[in-house]
Amino acid sequence: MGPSHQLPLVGLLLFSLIPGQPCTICEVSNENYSRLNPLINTMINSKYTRGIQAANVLLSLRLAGIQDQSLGQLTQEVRDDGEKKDLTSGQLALVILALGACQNSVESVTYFHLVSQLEKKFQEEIENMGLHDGNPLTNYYQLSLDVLALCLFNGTYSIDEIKKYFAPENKNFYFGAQFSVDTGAMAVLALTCVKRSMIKTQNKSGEDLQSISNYIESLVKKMLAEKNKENGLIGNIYSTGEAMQALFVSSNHDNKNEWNCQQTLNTVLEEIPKGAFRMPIAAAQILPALMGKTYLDVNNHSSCGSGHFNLSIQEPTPVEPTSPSTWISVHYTVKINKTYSTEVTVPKGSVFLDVMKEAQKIDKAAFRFTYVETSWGPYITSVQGLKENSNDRTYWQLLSGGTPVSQGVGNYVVHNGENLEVRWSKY
Ligand code: B12
Ligand SMILES: *[C@@H]1O[C@H](CO)[C@@H](O)[C@H](O)[C@H]1NC(C)=O
Ligand SMILES: *[C@@H]1O[C@H](CO)[C@@H](O)[C@H](O)[C@H]1NC(C)=O
Ligand SMILES: *[C@@H]1O[C@H](CO)[C@@H](O)[C@H](O)[C@H]1NC(C)=O
Ligand SMILES: *[C@@H]1O[C@H](CO)[C@@H](O)[C@H](O)[C@H]1NC(C)=O
Ligand SMILES: *[C@@H]1O[C@H](CO)[C@@H](O)[C@H](O)[C@H]1NC(C)=O
Ligand SMILES: *[C@@H]1O[C@H](CO)[C@@H](O)[C@H](O)[C@H]1NC(C)=O
Repeated sequence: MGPSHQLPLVGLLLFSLIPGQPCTICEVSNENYSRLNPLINTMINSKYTRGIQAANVLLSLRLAGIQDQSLGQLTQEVRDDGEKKDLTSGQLALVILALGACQNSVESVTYFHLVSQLEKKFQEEIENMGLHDGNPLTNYYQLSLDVLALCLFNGTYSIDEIKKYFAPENKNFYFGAQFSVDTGAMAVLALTCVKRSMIKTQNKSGEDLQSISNYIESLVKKMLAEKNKENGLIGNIYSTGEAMQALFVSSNHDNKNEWNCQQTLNTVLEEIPKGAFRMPIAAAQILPALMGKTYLDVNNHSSCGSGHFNLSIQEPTPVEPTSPSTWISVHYTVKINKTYSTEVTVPKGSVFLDVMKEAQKIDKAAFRFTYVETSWGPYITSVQGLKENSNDRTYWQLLSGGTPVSQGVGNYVVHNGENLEVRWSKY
């Protein structure tokens, strides 16, 4: 593109970015805030075994403007974990976002050393891509979190690297053939932050700005292609909150006619009483969007919520060990190159993990497995000693009746006669 074409183009871009322009933000009104109480109570009343599991929750509560004493303890837990060396890049990014969220800039400076550690961890992700066929240590959801935290908290990153690695055609935006809405949404938030800061510092050429804008636009298109026409969900119920945030900040890209925000919001609100967000992490990822907030608001004290909630602090009601009245039987298969199958009998109401444990008792050689606790619950890392590996993009996929399930082994409730499968897969 010749320089003569650049000027009007930049002008146009700047014009389309004037702050205060109406956005397609729909949110729950103050009078209806009580509908959000279950989400907040879930987050506040849960126990977190590691501070890192509370980072997303703290970020979300602060964005919502909740100033409760119990946040003090959460903050301490997150702060302690933030100093640990074994965090992945995205975990550290979340810690920075959570600790810095809605604080004045003096307090944010306290976390300066974490930002420089994140710069290192981000470079390690990029090095790993060079060594292993373009595969990062973690994934692009986390690389996006990294860029977002670096961008919001004054870290350094290179525009050339962003341009190179965040091209929308990059395979890391996909799991198998499926575009990952969660990943795309986080990337749109990160790239929008980068774009805004380029405009503010007027540091880079119009061509760079144009590339980043094109990436954002293309990722938004891919996200909207995953929208369900009937209910307005984008991807599934668990990706919709972050997708909404991405659409809020990119509303200048002509998506106003392609997205009915109110329809999406209504579907999500209907899912709250049905228990879809019973996990604190699920509640944390949906709440900001419902209040019209995005992760780009974290370093802007005045745009954090005012949070008029009636909080009911309560101990989680202990689950009574009821003697099972009914038993169900399910078919369980481990598939690598060969398949290994068995029938398993478990009490009604059991989850996928219970089935795997029973099968392991029946035949340890075929069904032994390992898992780690994560913010989404237990995550299967190996079966028969065969371990998942992000350098090879291998993992253990969970299926029911041949279709991937949308919850983990700790939450997916199994049904009588169901065909459950754990399959060695590539993403
Ligand atoms: C990347 C990713 C994956 C990668 C993880 C490996 C890698 N290379 O990083 C792959 C593709 C392998 C994967 C697999 C699965 N995933 Co996944 N995944 C994600 C994603 C996009 C980002 C996770 C992340 O890095 N978070 C940020 C870091 C800082 O947090 P973290 O806790 O340290 O992250 C780790 C865990 O989240 C874990 N993880 C990833 N997915 C899942 C799913 C479950 C159920 C658990 C317990 C843990 C887990 O891997 C992360 C990296 O180590 C999230 C989206 C989201 N909104 O969170 C979905 C998400 C967490 N995954 C989901 C699901 C359903 C699965 C599967 C169960 C799908 C299936 N049918 O097989 C499997 C897990 C099976 C198993 N082995 O236990 C759902 C969980 C919903 C729920 N209510 O439980 C999410 C929210 C996507 C969605 N919108 O549906 N996933
Ligand atoms: C509050 O929720 C009710 C029920 O969904 C809805 O009819 C009403 O319009 C909402 N109020 C506002 C101000 O949005
Ligand atoms: C909080 O409680 C007060 C008094 O019980 C009530 O008037 C108000 O509507 C409640 N607000 C919310 C958001 O639930
Ligand atoms: C941001 O970083 C630069 C150096 O990279 C520094 O000069 C500046 O003071 C920092 N600003 C804030 C608000 O921390
Ligand atoms: C401007 O860009 C140059 C390189 O292109 C970079 O070294 C410098 O840090 C940038 N300055 C700001 C304020 O972003
Ligand atoms: C901070 O938030 C306020 C209120 O939402 C907004 O008016 C202002 O433009 C934001 N400032 C920045 C720098 O984004
Ligand atoms: C599955 O079979 C293929 C082809 O025979 C072989 O290359 C591969 O290593 C096998 N995978 C495992 C996990 O055994």
